[in-house]
Amino acid sequence: MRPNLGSVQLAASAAWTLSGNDIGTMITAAPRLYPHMWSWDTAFISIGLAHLNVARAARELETLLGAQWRNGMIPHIVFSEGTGYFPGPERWGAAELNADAPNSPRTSGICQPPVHAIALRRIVDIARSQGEREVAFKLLKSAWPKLYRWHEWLVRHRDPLGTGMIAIVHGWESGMDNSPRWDIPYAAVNPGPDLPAYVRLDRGLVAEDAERPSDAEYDRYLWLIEEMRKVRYDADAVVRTSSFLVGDVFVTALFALASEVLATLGEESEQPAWQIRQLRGWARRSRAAVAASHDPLTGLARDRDLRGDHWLSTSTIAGFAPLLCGGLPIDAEKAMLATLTGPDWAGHPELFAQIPPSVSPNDSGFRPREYWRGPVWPVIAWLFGWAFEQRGWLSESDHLRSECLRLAADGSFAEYYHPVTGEPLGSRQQSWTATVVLDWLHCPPG
Ligand code: 2M8
Repeated sequence: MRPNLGSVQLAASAAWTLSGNDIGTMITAAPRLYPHMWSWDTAFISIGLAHLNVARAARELETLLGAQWRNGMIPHIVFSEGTGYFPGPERWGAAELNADAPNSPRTSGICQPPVHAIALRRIVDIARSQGEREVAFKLLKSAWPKLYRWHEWLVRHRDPLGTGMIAIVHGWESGMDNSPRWDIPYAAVNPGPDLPAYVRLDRGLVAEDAERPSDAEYDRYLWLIEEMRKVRYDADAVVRTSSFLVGDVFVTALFALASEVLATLGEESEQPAWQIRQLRGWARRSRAAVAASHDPLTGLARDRDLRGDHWLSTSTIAGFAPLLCGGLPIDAEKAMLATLTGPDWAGHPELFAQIPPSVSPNDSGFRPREYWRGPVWPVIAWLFGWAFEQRGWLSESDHLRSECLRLAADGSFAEYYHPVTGEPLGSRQQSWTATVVLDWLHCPPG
């Protein structure tokens, strides 16, 4: 039978999971599958940590920001001394090839979704509510300029059309690695005969191979790294040459949301007025780009393949991006929210809990055990819940929170879950799952 922990036990178990993943220099994303620091995982990890120890949360975020490239990019992986993950620092060769990359710690050469300002907002609020104003203020002062530079890097190097639609050069940058969103753009990535041989280490660390991407997918992931190595990770050259270049609507919505959040945090900490104005302008433009991607036929937002120069209408959870950042006409927004909570998505009658999965159970491409092709991801639900709360949709946000807690009550803190059976999948004791659970447990319904 599925275990069903009470909230005190669940909170203790989440805290225990985090301390188990703490290797002294960082909290790793997961014990075996991911023995390093991942950019957006760490943002979520620091939120949960703040409930346990604000100073520790600040340190975690600062460790990530300490690995920021000199040009402003926050790398997607900050490597620990641990081994057991492929591709590791040698395969990336970032510091060897690009003078902007730090030598120590070693990092990968791409980025991940810009959710860090949201984490900073949460940590500052939690710190204030605990009377830790001093720690909050110090963190705000040190992190804000770094996050501003990160957002500026995205605008400068990742908005190739100048429309506010933020582009990614690798599916890993979306955080939704093998989502069907990327099937068409990846079909145009042709690994060359000079792709160096490699051995995957992720297989064997999950119950079934099908829970991870296929070998053909991995060839493409690795080939894109080769392409980037050839131009020494020069940001603009990568955008010019990568065979994968997609305007990512979900990343763009997160960027718009996080830019607004960062602007407000800037006002609270007396940052330069021109930078605050700039952030609001970037948010406006990216919000408009998200709204412009709205497909009247499906009612969802779309990614844009910038190599093939066409919209990508694959229906996935990312299509609900406008609900994160706003910007749609009110009727379209209402219809979108109704779709998200309705029978095609979170309200599907067969689901274990009413949480939107990564792909609709009614979609022909729905694969309930296959990574980003169907399972439920608690962090994604957290993002929607948090955004809904900001937007004043409290009953939707509360409902998502209680359904997620019901799913997570098994105490596995799985990386992702089977949407129909609630079975834990992928890694167990995944840090970001433990931390969003902690945040939900500490926040009584609005
Ligand atoms: C997954 O991605 C990594 C590559 O970055 C992998 O599969 O090896 C994704 O779910 C990503 O969003 C996440 O940040 C990372 C660590 O949890 O794992």
